[in-house]
Parts: sequence; structure tokens; C-alpha cells
Amino acid sequence: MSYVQTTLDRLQASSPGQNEFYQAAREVLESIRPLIEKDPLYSDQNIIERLVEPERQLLFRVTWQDDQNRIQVNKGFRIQFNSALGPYKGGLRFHPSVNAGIIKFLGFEQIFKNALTGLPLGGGKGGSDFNPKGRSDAEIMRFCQAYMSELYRHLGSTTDVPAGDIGVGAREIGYLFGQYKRLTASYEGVLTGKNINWGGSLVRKEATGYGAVYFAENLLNSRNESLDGKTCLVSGSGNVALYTIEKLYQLGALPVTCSDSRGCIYHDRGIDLALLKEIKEVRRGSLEEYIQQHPDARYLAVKDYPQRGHAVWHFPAQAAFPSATQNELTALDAKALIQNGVICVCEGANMPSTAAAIDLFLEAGLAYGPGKAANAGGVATSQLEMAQNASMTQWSFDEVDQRLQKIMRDIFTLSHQTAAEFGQEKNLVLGTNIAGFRRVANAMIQQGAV
Ligand code: NDP
Ligand code: 2IT
Repeated sequence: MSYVQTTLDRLQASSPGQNEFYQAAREVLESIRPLIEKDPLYSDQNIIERLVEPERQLLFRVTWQDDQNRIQVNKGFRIQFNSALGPYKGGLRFHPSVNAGIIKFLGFEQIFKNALTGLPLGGGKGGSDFNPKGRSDAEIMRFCQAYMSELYRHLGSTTDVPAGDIGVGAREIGYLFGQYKRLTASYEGVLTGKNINWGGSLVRKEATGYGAVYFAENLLNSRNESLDGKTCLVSGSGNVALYTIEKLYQLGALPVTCSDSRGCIYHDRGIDLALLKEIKEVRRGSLEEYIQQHPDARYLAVKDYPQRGHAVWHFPAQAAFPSATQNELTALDAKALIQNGVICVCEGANMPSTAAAIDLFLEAGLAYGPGKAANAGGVATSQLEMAQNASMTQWSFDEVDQRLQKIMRDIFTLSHQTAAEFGQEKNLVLGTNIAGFRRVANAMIQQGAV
């Protein structure tokens, strides 16, 4: 039996029911096989067994009071997965689907993503099964305060630095930061994604979406193509989707879709970004509101999606940017994308494509940018925020944006060169996983058995 299967069997026995984590682990373990076979150092040092085991996992009760004065209870998570390259770094997700396996898959992905940036960042992730939908601002604040009342003792600007993810944006980061400061009497860069008036970095809000588009442009340029004039499919309508759409317009592309958990919009004239921001960032509403102002757009509810598929991937286009959530792009969707003429898929979300969908992309020779590389602009800009906080400076929008562009270019080049080194130039799954793994594994070996 191969070491991949042996490792997965062992994980399934010791951590049952964590399917997303096995999926993420299988992809990395299979990708790095050529390196493991070539260089015995990694097996000799038992690096794989060490890497799949988190350094620390925190699971705690979050007790808070709702607007009716009822006591509510949620689960709180923080996984401190790997600190070989720097303080634990990764977002917090507040969504009812959050469980230990979801946090573990996200934390595992984060290790390699952060390594790819070339910046001093370890891997971590956290969150809660708290559902922010329908909750008042006061409830959100009390929940964030209760969550931080436990987590604060495990954080620090050189220990563990959370940020946003699904359900956690600038508002939540503000409440979390306020409570951290109250409990510790310390004003430090312990969270990123802060408001720019009190320690945040310009471009952090835009960084994941902008970064995914910069990555796609680099990838397409390497194939003598560009985004200019391309029709693009985008899923999601949160932070990553909005700023993907914004940058696509800036580079001359035409984004024609977006989605949320209830349905999707297809607007062949191009998504009205100002309206979408108003609905999602200001009103926190549903996409159904979009067609009230644009009757020429189409709205499809989730109940009308194809079985085992997502309608957003079934419209004609040349590029696709999954920017909502894990496993939102299935084999059925991948077939539709390829048939409809898509030549580029770049992942703003974490693990949005199923393993079968990825196989189809690679077989078809698509320009495929895996999430670990394509969405690393968010965490990379978080590190730029940490650097500004540590030096008590603030850089201009242009300065941060230039750095982000260079980081995305460097991630593409490293992934591309690593894939070529192993004789599979077009396979960025292999390139990103080997490049990320090598950087973390080498640091672990140099730091000894800790
Ligand atoms: P937001 O909460 O801002 O937006 C999430 C979007 O995805 C919303 O439109 C939401 O719809 C939709 N969505 C969430 N869960 C589901 C689901 N189960 N089914 C269908 N739609 C869903 O989150 P972000 O934009 O920050 O995150 C999007 C993705 O990008 C995630 O995979 C995240 O891990 C990843 N990511 C985020 C980074 C960041 O900096 N924020 C950095 C790197 C990756 P609705 O509002 O109806 O729930
Ligand atoms: O998945 C991710 O990279 C994020 N949610 C952002 C992490 C961060 O620390 O900025």
C-alpha cells in the first residue's frame, strides 16, 4: 500500500468523519509523491506524519445572550496547525456548517498557501458554528465578545493572528479587536482586516479578489492569453467575489454571474457592481433584490440548479472564478465549463472544486489556478498589515497594491517552475503543493523534532 493510502487510513481511524480534511490531505499527499520518491530526507524525518497532525487544536464553548435575553451556546474552534514558518495565521469562519473537520481542512490548506507567499507565516484557522444570518448588530457584537473572551489567551501578534473568512468581515474584526484590547490592555496587531482608521491596511479588503485576478492574468499571459475581453463566471457575492468582479472590470473582462446560498444571477451585459455592493455590503440582503432593479438579468434559485451541480457554471464564458465555498464546483460543472469554452479556472475560494472536477481540468489542459496559490493574496496582504502594525507605519494604496501584484507574480512563477522541474509544466496542483510543502518541510527539519 502506498504511503498516501496508509496515511489517509490512519487519519480516518484517528480523526473520524472529517471528509473535507481527507480530501485536502489526499490532494497534497498525491501531489508531493514525486518529491518524496526523489528525496529520502522527507521520509527519514517522518515529515508527512508530523505535517498532518496539528500542533494544537482548541475547542471551546461560546455562551452569549440574544436580543430576547435567551442564553445561546455555540462551538468555538481555533486550530494552530503549523508554526515552522511564522506565527499561526489564518481566518475565522462563522457559518452553521463549521465543524472540526472543516476547520482542519482549512487550517491544513493554509499551511501550504502561507508558505507559497514566501512570507513569515505559519498556518492556522478558526471559527464557529454560529449563524450570523438574521442576527442583529448587537447580537453579532455579543457573540464576537464571547468568542474572544476565550480565544484571547491563545493569541498574540507573534503567536497567532486571526483574520476574516466566511461570515467574518470588517464589522466582526472590529468587535473581536475591541474585546481583545479590553481583556489584555494591549493595542497590537493581533487581528488583520482591521478598519484602516485604526491599524488596518489599505488593499486588505480587496486583496483576495484582486489577487485571484492577478494570478489568472499571470497564468493566462504564460499561455499568450489575457483576461482582456473575456467573459467570466464568478460565484459568491461576498468579500472575495465582489473584489474579483471589480478587478476583472479593471482588466477589461466582463463578469456576468454571481451567487449566494439561495441562488445565482446571470446578467449578460455584465454584473452591476455598484448595485451588488449596495445589496451585499450595505443592506446585507439577498440576490433576489438584484433583479428588481435589473429585470433583464436572470435569477435562478438553488432548487432549480442541476442535480449534483451549480447553475452558475453552466453559462457560456472563457474564464471562471469560484469564490463562494468548498466543493461548489463538481465534475458535472467542470464538464459544462469545458464544453462551453472556458480556458481558465482560478480559485478565490478554498477547495471549491471537487477532486473529480480538478482531474477534468488537468486532463483538458486548462489554465487552472488552485486556491492555495490563486487566493493567497488575502493572507499575503494580512502579512503586509502585520508589517505595518509592527513598524507603526501606514503604506499607500498603491504601495500595498504593487507589493500584492509582485507577490502574486512570484507565487505563479514559483508554482510554474516547480511544476516544470517535475516534468509537468501545466500542472499547477503539483507545482503549488510541492513548492509549499518543500518550504514548510525544510523549515521543520532545520528546527528539529519539536
Ligand atoms: P463572505 O462571507 O464574504 O462571502 C461568502 C459568499 O459565499 C456569500 O455570497 C455566501 O452566500 C456564499 N456562500 C457561503 N457558504 C455557502 C454555501 N454553503 N453555499 C452557497 N453559497 C455559500 O466570505 P468570503 O468572500 O470572505 O469567502 C469566500 C471564500 O473565499 C471562502 O471559501 C473563503 O474560505 C475563501 N477565502 C477568503 C479569503 C478572505 O480574505 N476573505 C482569503 C482566501 C480565501 P450567503 O451570503 O447567502 O451565505
Ligand atoms: O483563507 C484565507 O486565506 C483567509 N481567510 C485569509 C487569512 C488571513 O489571515 O488573512
